Amino acid sequence: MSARGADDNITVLTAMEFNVSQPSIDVINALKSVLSENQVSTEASILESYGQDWTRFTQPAPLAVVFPRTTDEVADVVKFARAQDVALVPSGGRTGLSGGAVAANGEIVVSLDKLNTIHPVNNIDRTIRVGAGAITQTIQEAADEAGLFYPVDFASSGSSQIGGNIATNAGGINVIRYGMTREWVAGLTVVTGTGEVLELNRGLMKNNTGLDFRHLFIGSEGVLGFITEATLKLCSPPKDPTVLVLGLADMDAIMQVLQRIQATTPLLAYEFFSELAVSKVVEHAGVARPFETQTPFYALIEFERDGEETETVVFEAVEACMEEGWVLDAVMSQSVAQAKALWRLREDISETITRWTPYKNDISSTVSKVPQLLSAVDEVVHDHYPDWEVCWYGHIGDGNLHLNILKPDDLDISDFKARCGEVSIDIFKAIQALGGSVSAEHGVGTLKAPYLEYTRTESEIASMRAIKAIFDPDGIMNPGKIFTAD
Ligand code: 2HG
Ligand code: ZN
Repeated sequence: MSARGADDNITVLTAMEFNVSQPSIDVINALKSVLSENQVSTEASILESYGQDWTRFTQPAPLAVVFPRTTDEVADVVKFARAQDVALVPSGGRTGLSGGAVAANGEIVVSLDKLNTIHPVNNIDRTIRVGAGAITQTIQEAADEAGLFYPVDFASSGSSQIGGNIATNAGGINVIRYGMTREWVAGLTVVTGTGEVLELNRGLMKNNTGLDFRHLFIGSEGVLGFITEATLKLCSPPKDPTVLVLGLADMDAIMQVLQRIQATTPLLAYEFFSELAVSKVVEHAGVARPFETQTPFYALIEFERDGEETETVVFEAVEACMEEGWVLDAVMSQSVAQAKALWRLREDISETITRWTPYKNDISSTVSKVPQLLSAVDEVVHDHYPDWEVCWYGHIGDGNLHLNILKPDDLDISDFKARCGEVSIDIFKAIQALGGSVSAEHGVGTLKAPYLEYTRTESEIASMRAIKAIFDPDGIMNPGKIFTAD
């Protein structure tokens, strides 16, 4: 199919013409009558960027990308997709790392970009009502202007959207104090797979009226329906957050230090990273080393400096840890700028190592079992690939480790992927043996779907599928995510 330009001698090729059939073109044209013409895109560059998230292992191939402006328009798109039997993929900031927002099979991508209204903060309820497409950082700033705080935070908060955060129950760097996104959702508007609009919990603090579907949709990765708006809880901001970076002797020291410091000081964050991670951000992101001493692991601790007394208590704890030989060197921020600079050591890791197309795993156990988890998994990886670089970091105070195996420069990406796949099963068996999780905070998406059984039982998975069938009877909502195809 070639479209002809005004001058009949010039053939204008559009992106669709290479691989889109006539029935698909009919679907696209019909879609343009459901929304307006400029809310439907088939431009190659839009298909490419909206058809994938930060997971770079899949070739995007959506049919079209649509940009609804209201919940009702999302509902119209869902009803249309049902009638046409076309699958839908929700799209937020596309910062996901599990392939949860990947459209590789002719789906219609539903971008929530235009549903980005941020309503004024309600200071009495201490809530804020936002569209699913609102950027996390913009919400944090709106809360800040009203003297309040939205505490769920991570490196991608400048581009991630709240709808995606809720759909994946995002965690991040302050979970040890504030919990995951789930804790901060007071109400949700969702469009189910039948095109029905549900108002869940309506911002109520107390509402004991049976099953709370809000919690079913949080973390459901778009397989039941799409979140279009949310009411978020806010809290008072922490006082003078202060950062401490410690150089640690070994893995065991990380847990000993956590226990010692937490015994006297409530923490806002307890993160860890390896020397390899530090060397990468120092070399490639221009981040300064915290101190001269190089140690196998580092801990980044954040706490509220509530007067001199807290500082003295923390100093005493660090000194005690040094005497034990757990801590080899330490530095503490004296200003907001210094705290931010130290955070870069941790927050810049993920983006810095993308150049090695890492094979990612986001795993967890109970906090006390973390050293066992790390050594069991590290052993599996090193047994198979003694020469490969393995970059460890994560939210260790939450029992959450990020394992990134870096691709050697001379290895082709598909060979690398295949070889990493070979060790996956052994890694997941080790996690299962410790009662841990194959996805702590990034979600299941497409990447972890084949391994769900290592964390959830057969009967749990069957129940999840049955619940999906209630809200999405035609199986059009984000297929292939969480569950593998039947
Ligand atoms: C982080 O904690 C993110 O930095 C990304 O969850 C983790 O890149 C990763 O593996
Ligand atoms: Zn993380």
